[in-house]
Amino acid sequence: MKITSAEFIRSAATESDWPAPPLPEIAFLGRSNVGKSSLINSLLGRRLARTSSTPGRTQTLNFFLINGRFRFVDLPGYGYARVPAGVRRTWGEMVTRYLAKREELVLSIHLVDSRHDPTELDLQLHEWLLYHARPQITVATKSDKLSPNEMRRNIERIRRALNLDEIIPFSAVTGRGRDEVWRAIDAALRDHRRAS
Ligand SMILES: Nc1nc2c(ncn2[C@@H]2O[C@H](COP(=O)(O)OP(=O)(O)OP(=O)(O)O)[C@@H](O)[C@H]2O)c(=O)[nH]1
Ligand SMILES: [Mg+2]
Repeated sequence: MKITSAEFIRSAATESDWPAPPLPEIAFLGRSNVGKSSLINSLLGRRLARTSSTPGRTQTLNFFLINGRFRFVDLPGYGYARVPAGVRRTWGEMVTRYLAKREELVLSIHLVDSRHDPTELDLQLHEWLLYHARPQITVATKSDKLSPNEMRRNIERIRRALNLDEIIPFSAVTGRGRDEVWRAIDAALRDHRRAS
């Protein structure tokens, strides 16, 4: 995919802030600090989404317009223990409402940390997307932090834990996996065009 333009549109704390349809959307989700914003920046080849080593940086739904044709949605991360219970509840409502209701959502990109086994919340999210029949792919981030052998082992463990056929190993540092993620996005956008 050639990126001709990419711009931040807006942050949304409530449904009334979601941008008006009808552009297709690709959502990025996963636990706090897993690398969602970094993946977005790597895909776009520019630093548009805010990244931070402090977990819980992204607290709202952030919409980006790409090539004037589709949107990326950077969702807040889950599982950050130090977030107060009230905020956690709001997170759940905000994100599950978006995932359940948004008709424009054509693909959810679920990020898991390649260094660790999936958490209980990773499993729940995966099951939830399956149950709601939302198209999803799983990307294992920070692959640059592991040796090829460790990586192979961990990918296999994650694949089994989530009962998946495929996981895309990714690194925002080396760019590994970037083309595969773009291929999945292209395919989702093509399916959407065919169906509409
Ligand atoms: N080595 C390495 N570090 C990464 C990679 N991806 C992200 N990071 C680092 O991990 C930290 C978190 O990255 P973010 O992209 O901000 O994570 P996020 O999922 O958007 O986090 P929240 O918005 O807090 O939910 C930052 O310090 C990044 O530089 C990667 O592929 N390799
Ligand atoms: Mg973020």
